[in-house]
Amino acid sequence: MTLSISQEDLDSYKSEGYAVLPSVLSEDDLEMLRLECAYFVGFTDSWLIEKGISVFGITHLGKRYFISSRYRYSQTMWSFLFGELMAKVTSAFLGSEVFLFNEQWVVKGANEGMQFAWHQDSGYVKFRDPGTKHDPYLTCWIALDDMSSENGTISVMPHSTLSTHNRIIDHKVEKGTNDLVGYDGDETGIQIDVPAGSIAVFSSTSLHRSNANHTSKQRRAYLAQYTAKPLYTANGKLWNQAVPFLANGECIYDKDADLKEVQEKIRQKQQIDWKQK
Ligand SMILES: O=C(O)CCC(=O)C(=O)O
Repeated sequence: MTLSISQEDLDSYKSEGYAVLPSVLSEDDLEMLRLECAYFVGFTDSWLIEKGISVFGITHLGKRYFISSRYRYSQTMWSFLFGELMAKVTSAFLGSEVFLFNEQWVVKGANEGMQFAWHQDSGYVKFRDPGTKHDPYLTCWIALDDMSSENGTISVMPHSTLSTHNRIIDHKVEKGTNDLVGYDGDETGIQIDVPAGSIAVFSSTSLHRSNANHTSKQRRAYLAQYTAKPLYTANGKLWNQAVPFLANGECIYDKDADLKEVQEKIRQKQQIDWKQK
């Protein structure tokens, strides 16, 4: 699998807010992400069951999972998030300064995988921080399965359809699902039917949605979001995170410093478990 980003892709991202990069992941990365995905979905299932709940935010047990900020608990995910492929993708669309802002699994359960309403990722930021002023950031939506309307692929609305270029819409909460909804009209957008290992990149002001999964298999995606500079709330606090990735186009990711705190927590927990045996 080779990455080639054309001028057309760059123009499409700039003017319409999205571009599709078909089949760009290596088999090894795809396999690694699928393995990690299985682990984190299993972990989330156990956590929900232990707590006696079936809904947590926009996660619905067995139906739809949003599992974010877990990469530091994995031995391998850092190598993808801060690796060569993502360096090339993010620098092409964001420029030579890049930070990791967020990452999450989005998995739809077999047979009953729920749809996800039209929204802008920046709409989720604005909902919690109405005074937010931020440059649109980059979402890399990574298909871990072949994607189609049957298994719940995404659709993206080009900016020109609803004037979403640099415009954040006010979103409303949908009862029952807890989705934030930024649009509920008749426009259908562009459906992203791609093979596993493809990446759809879109801007955080691009409206997007996804269908329900009617197939007998899970539908798995991994979403990595990057900014060109740290994103701050209206009153100056860092929003989520800004892990340095590229500076002047060079990788400056410091794995040991980044993973140290979590690894230490895991080490201490293992010692406690060991003493309790
Ligand atoms: O993969 C999906 O179903 C959509 C995920 C999504 O839109 C998001 O996390 O913002």
